[in-house]
Amino acid sequence: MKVYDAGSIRNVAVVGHGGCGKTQLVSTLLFAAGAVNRIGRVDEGTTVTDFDEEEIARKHTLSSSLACAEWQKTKINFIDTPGFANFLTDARSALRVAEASLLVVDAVAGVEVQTEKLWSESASLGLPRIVVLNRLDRERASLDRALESLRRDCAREIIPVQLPLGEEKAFIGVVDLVKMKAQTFAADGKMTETDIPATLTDAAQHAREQLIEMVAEADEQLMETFFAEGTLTQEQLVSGLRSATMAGKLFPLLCTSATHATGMQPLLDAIVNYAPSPAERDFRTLGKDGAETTTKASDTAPYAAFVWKTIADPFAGRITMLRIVSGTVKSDATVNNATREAPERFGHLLVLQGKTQTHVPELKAGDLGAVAKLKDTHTNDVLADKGTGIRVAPITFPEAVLSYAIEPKSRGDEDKISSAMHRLEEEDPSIKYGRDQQTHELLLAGQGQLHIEVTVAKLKRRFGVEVNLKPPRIPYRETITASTEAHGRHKKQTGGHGQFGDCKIRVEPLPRGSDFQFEDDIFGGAIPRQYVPAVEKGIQESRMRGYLAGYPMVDFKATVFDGSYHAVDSNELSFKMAGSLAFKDAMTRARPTILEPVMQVEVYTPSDFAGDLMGDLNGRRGRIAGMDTRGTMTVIRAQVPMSEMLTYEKHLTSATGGRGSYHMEYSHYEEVPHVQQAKIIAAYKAERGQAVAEEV
Ligand SMILES: Nc1nc2c(ncn2[C@@H]2O[C@H](COP(=O)(O)OP(=O)(O)OP(=O)(O)O)[C@@H](O)[C@H]2O)c(=O)[nH]1
Ligand SMILES: [Mg+2]
Repeated sequence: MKVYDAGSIRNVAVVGHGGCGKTQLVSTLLFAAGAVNRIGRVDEGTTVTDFDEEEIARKHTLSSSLACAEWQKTKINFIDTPGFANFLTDARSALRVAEASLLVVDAVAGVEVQTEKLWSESASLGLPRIVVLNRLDRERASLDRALESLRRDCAREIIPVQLPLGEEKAFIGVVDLVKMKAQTFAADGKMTETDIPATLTDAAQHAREQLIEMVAEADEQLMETFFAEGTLTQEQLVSGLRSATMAGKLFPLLCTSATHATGMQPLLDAIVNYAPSPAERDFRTLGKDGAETTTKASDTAPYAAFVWKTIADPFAGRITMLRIVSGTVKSDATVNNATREAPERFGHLLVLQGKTQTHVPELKAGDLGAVAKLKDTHTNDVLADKGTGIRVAPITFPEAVLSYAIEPKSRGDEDKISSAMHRLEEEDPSIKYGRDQQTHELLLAGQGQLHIEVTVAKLKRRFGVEVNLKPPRIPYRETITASTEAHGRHKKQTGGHGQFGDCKIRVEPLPRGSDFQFEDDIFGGAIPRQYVPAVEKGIQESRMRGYLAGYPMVDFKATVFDGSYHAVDSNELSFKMAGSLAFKDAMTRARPTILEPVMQVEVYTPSDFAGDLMGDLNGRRGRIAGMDTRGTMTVIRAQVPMSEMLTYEKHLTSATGGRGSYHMEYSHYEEVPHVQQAKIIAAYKAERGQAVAEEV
C-alpha cells in the first residue's frame, strides 16, 4: 500500500437518504477503479462497506466505514455513511473529516428528508458538493423531476454535467456535456466512448449551453468573456467548473446506476477533478485561544491527528479512526494525546478497505486511516505534538430520544452488560446506558426503536450477552403550579439524646427547563449555618422521588427562610428529615402536576397519504405546525408527546406501504392532560403496590 501526500488525496463523504444506493455505489466505484476484483452487492450481502452482520441482515448501513481506491494517481477515500435518521450522527461525523460531500439522490424519489438535512449540514460546513443521481435504471426515474426538486429544496446552482443516455431499463450510459461525447457501459462496467446519437444532439447542445452560462455566472472574469464571445472555450469551461465547484458556487450533477455499473468512470473523474484535495482546503481547527482557524495539510509540519470515530471490536479491541490534520504519523511511534495530556503508543497504522486492514508504515497529512488498541484515546481527541496547540471543535452528538428498560436474560450478566455497553457507548455516543434512579432498572436510550434494537443485537453478537427489551419508559417529570409556604418539624425523644430539626420553606414555580434551585434565606441564626445544607439535601432527595407518580420534581425553587433548633438534640440527620417533611407539606398546596416530553416530528410521505397521517397525528395529541408539498411528496411538521410516538414507526410503515419516513427529536416538556395524568398515577401506584408485594 502506497503512502499518498495531501495533493493526491480526495476525501469524500458519501451521504444521502436511506436506500438511495450509497453503499452499492461505493462498492461499484471500487470495482471500476480496480480496487476490488468483483462488484460487491448489497442484495447479496457482499459489499465492501456494509460488512457488519447486522448491516448485511438489514441491508442498511448502520455505521460509517472507510474504503479507498486509486484513480488518476490519486487516492480517493470514500466514507460510506448511514442514511437512516436513527444513525445520521455518523454521517455528520463523516462530513467533518471530508473535503467534499458526494450527495446521492434516488432518481425516482428525488429529494427526501435526509437529502435536505445532509445538504444543509454540508452547506453549513462550507463543503463542495457533487450530486449523484443514482438508480436511473429504475421505472419512473427522471432527471428532470429530480433536478426540479433538487433546485427547489437544495440549491438552484445544481447543474448536470451529463445527460442520461436512455431511460429506465434502457439507461445504458451518459452524454458528457463537457467533452460532448456519449459514454456507454457494458455489464462489467467497461466504458466505450462514441459520438452523441443524433436523437440527443439538440438536447445535449441545449444542456451544454446552460452549463456554460452557469459557469460563466459564477466568475466575473468568465462572465465578461462570455458576454464578449457568446460562449466559453473548452479549457475555460473545465477550469471554471472546477473552481466554481471548489468554491461551493456550483454543484455538478452526474448520472449513475450503481447496480448496473453505469457512469462509474466519469464519476471517479469528477471526484478527482472537482473535489478539492486536503492540500487545497485547510482543515477546520481551533487555535490556542479556542477561536476557529484552519490548519494546512503539510506533511513536514508537527503532527496532529483528529479522532473522528471509534469502533468497539471484541477481538481487535478498540479501533481508532484518524484524520491526519498535519504532519506525518508513523507506525510504532509514541504520540501525545493532546486532549488528555497523556502519551499513547501506536501499533501498526492501518488503511481500511471496509473490514480489511492493511498495515502502512506511515500516514501523511490529509489522509484517513486507523490504529488499533490505543489505551486511552477517544472520539474527539486530538493527538498532536506538544507544541502545536492544535484543537478541533468536538463533534456533537444528539441527546437520546427514547429510553428502554432492559434486563439480562441470564442472572449475573449485569457486569458483562455494563462493560460491553461501556464500549458500545464509546463507539456510538448517541446511545446512553445507565440505571434508573427511581426504579433501579437498567436503561438503554437512543435515537429510536431501530437504534435500540441494533444496539441490543450488537450486544448479543459481539459480546455474547442477551437482554430482554421492555417497553420504553417515558421520562415524565413533575412540577408545581402554585407558590406556598410549608413547615417541616422532625422531633423524636427516645431516652438519652433526642432528635430535633425544624424548618420553614417557600416553594415557587420556575420556567420550564430551570430544574431545581435552592436558596438560603435564614437571618439571625434561626437555623445554624451548618444545618442548612442538610435541609437542602432533604428537599433534594424527596424531590427526586417525586410526589405524584415517582418522577423527579423540576422547575421550582425552594427557599428556607425560618426554623428553630435545639442546642443538644439537633443534628444533620434531623434537619434533613425536616427538609423532607417540609417538601411533602408544601406539595399538599403547591398543586403538583406531571410533565411529559414533547417531540418535534417531521413526517415525509407521498402526498396521497398526507391527510390520513395528519388525522393520525391529531389522534396522538399532536399539534400540526405546518405542511409543505414537494412535488409528489408532503412534509408534515408537528409536535407530538413522546408517549404517543412509541408505536409510530410501525404505523407509518404500514400506512404508507413503507414509503413514508419520519424523524423526531426532543423539543420540550409540557403538562400532561388530566385524563392521562390519572393513568400515569394509577400505573405508578400499581407498580409500587407490586414492589411492596414483592418485598413482603
Ligand atoms: N435498480 C437499482 N437499484 C439500486 C441501485 N443502487 C442501489 N440499488 C439497490 O437499492 C437498495 C439500497 O441500496 P444501498 O446501497 O444499500 O443504499 P444505501 O443508500 O447505502 O442505504 P442506507 O445504507 O440504508 O442509507 C439495494 O437493494 C440496492 O441493490 C441502482 O442504481 N439501481
Ligand atoms: Mg448504505
